[in-house]
Amino acid sequence: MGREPGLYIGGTWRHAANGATRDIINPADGTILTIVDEAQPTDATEAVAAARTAFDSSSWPQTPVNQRAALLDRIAELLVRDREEIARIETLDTGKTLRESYIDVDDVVAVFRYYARLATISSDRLVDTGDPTIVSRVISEPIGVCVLIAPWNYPLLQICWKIAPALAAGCTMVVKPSEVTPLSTVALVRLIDEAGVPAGVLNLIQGSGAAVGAALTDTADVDLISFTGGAATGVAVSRAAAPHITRVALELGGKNPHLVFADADWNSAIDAVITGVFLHSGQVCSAGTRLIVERSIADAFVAELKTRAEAIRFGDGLDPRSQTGPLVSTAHREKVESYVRLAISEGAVLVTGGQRPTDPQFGAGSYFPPTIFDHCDRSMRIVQEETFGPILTVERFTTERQAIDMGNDTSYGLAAGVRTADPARAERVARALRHGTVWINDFGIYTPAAEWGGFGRSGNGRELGPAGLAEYQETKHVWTNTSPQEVGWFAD
Ligand code: TXE
Repeated sequence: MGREPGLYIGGTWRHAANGATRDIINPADGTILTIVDEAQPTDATEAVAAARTAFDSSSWPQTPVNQRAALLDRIAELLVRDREEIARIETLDTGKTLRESYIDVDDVVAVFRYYARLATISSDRLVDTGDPTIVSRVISEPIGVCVLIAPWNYPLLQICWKIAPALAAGCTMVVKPSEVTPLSTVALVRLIDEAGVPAGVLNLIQGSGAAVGAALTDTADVDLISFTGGAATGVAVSRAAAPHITRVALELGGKNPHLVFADADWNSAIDAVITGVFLHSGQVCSAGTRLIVERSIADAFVAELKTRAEAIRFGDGLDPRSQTGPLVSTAHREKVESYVRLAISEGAVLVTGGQRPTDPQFGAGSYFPPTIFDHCDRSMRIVQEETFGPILTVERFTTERQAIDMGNDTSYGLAAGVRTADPARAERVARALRHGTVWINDFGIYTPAAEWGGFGRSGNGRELGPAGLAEYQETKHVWTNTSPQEVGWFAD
């Protein structure tokens, strides 16, 4: 039997036009998991055209909201049905542990159900003009054709945070997963097809950004690009979209501070700092990579973090004993290693980790151990740049004001944490931090009904919550005169 086609355009599964393919690697052992289609610019252009036709010429944008909500609920049901299989695919493709993959599937089920409910709640509003003969309504309509581009760290989760509200709003779309980790998105699109989403509403392109990026972003046929990925790519996408005045929503990662005051509950603080930075080997846009700790407890705190970090069991994500998996690829591990060399050259003090494991059990997998650098300061690139690996930097503060200034001294602004037993201080600090999410005595949690997104260079849009739906909507003012009279301006 031949290889299954991996592009979905206008309701039909097919191969790349020129037959190009790509090997998909298992980061746990370096083996080839499968071979997928590698789309070319012509495929991407066709996918955009299919989405354009479905938006302009089909009844999809006007489908009654109850029908769209039922489709979203159906997708959620199918995800529940195939939970085991999709989680396994995500683990094989990304390296993350199976436990994390289950959490991701459960999260996206909740997101589809949330937007199914939200879709049925009208946000239209009546405006009081003071004139009883006028009915002034502000209504929401689907924005049109959307290009949804996702990265490799949370492939299923991040694409669903875009697809669910886009379908709820009545948009049509072209979905492009990362070429490094496309497999869960392919499985998802098969479920969306099975759920009965009409042909052309959702199209799937697999391929590298270099090959298909321009066809998806430098075009007047697209109304919105929603992008999650690296900051440099976000800039390139914005540039490509600018001549067409295409709306662009960006989620570009972060360098997230975790502020720990001396009065914080010790055990939960240690636990949260460790989990916040080392979960998924640090390949998390909201990872708490900057520990900013009160000077009076810093030495003891770092000593305990070292012990805890060294006890973390990393290994194959399918092995239930593994607490975290490999990095997504050997290329990414090299990038992380270059940051380790940089930190040392900048004068940061290596507390633990920093070298790839030599134990033969890790074979050709792209593993890297939890790594901590102490005595860092804000002038260092290791403190300012996103490494996207299991690297924690430690800075010390003396006063609350200093802690806030340090937490805000970043070009990013995605998420931050503050740990203290003093509720008034927690509130003051949370208000002062310029980040899109602030956790007080918690870290890394999100929920479908609350907005997610960044200040500063972390991005310019919001996902989840009502604002996550509004990204996919246009606002229209409809003014009705119920008693038309001559205006008479030019009458005399
Ligand atoms: O992501 P890219 P990369 C950060 C992290 C990482 C760095 C680079 O620091 O080390 O970004 O990662 C598509 N037009 N994050 O290079 O390239 C690409 O195919 C259109 C943070 O892997 O930004 C993929 O689908 N699309 C992040 C997506 O963009 C283009 C998560 C993201 O890839 C394109 C991942 C182009 N010109 C990495 N070029 C987060 N915010 O969570 C590439 N793409």
